[in-house]
Amino acid sequence: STDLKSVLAEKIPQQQERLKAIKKSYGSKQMGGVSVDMVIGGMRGITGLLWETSLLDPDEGIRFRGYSIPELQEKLPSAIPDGEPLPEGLMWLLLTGELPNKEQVAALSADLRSRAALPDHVNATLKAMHPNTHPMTQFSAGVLALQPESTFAAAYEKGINKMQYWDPVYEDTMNLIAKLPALASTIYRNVYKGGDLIEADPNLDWAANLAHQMGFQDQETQELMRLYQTIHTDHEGGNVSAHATHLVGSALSDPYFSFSAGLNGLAGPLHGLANQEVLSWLFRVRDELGDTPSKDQVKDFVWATLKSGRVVPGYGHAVLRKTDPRYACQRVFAMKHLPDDPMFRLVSLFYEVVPSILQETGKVKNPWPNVDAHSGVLLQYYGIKEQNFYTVLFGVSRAIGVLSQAVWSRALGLPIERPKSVTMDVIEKKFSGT
Ligand code: FCX
Repeated sequence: STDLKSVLAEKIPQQQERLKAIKKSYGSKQMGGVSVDMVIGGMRGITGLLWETSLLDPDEGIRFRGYSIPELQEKLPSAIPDGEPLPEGLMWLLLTGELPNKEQVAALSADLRSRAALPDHVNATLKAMHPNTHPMTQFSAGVLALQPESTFAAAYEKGINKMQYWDPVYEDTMNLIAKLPALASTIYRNVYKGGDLIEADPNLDWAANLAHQMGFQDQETQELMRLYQTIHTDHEGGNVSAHATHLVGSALSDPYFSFSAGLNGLAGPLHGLANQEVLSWLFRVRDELGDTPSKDQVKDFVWATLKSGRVVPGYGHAVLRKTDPRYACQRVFAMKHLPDDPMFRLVSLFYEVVPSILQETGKVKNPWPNVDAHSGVLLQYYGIKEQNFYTVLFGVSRAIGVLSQAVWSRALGLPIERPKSVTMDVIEKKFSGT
């Protein structure tokens, strides 16, 4: 079938049974211990969440429903021959666990297009905000402005049976994801292009329409957008944006509330805002040292950043211990399309210099680059120069991952989250023997 909802609906009963059996057979088994360091360290490394859509290996990086990024570049349908994957294809995979064919992706694209129009009051809400409001604040507020449309909230109020929760959550997920290109591009056009909005093109796919409505019509920018929107979708469940979405959703707050919460987390400089920070940082390098600094000059610059008590943006990761494959695939894209771009050369120079310096500090667990070290330079090259907007593009993509999981969280009946906290007093009493 080319109807995503019915393909998904067929899968749900068997996965419900599977989870029941897991609980019955293994419910009382232990999965790893918890140390005091883990308690203090932001629950670091504690296995404590069920997340079906993707899994992160520290060395290998992300796998979406078992597939690596290079595998998906090969196997997911593309808009042009040998082109980048269509994010709708990944969405199908995340929701159903199955690779879609071209017809299924085309049907999903069409479904999203039919739901894409933004109600007028949303732009009015955005325009009422202070003109200096950061695009991420506007994006999160824009998602909340759509919340009155929530099918789940309305169904809950009417007393829907909990076995059916996934259905209106699916509808909210589709409606919200469908509207994100219009919402994001409205913010972009309001903030940077005098509010001159561009209509969606009924012949374009979801990611290409995002580029188109922002004002970028050429095919290569649209290809970049398809790749960008595919690779930022999901990074298992414990990262701040995924976990925040999951946590808030576990209280049965609808997808608009929970995704807005996730965006507020993505807006932090240690998470999604790092891509904006990387660009500002590269510009400082260029302003101070010119387009072609020497290795030694770059080394000094990195050390100066560290000594001033700041982090090197775009490097390090809480889970990964190797170069992020999301970085690697953007590097491949750059080598193909913009090998001589001075900013790409600068990014490459940092790749040569930064890891050994971070290793020398002796404390950074992962000295390698993450996704955010590369994305901004690609966007710059195609004329998307406003780095304050970059995290919005990350957020648009993240919706696909975290909301696909939200559908499954409700289908599987996952309960409200409630980890236990303790005071310092409790730790001291437990281990000091007093
Ligand atoms: N530059 C300088 N110091 C760094 C560093 C970096 N890039 N990465 C880690 N460190 C430091 C930490 O600040 C910590 O210092 P402290 O002991 O003085 O507090 C120490 O090294 C150990 O941290 P570590 O366990 O390696 O890393 P964490 O899990 O605590 O933090 C992040 C992970 C990603 C937050 C961290 O590496 C960082 O701040 N990186 C820069 C910001 C960034 O690029 N964020 C984007 C990440 C990502 F891919 C995304 O979510 O989008």
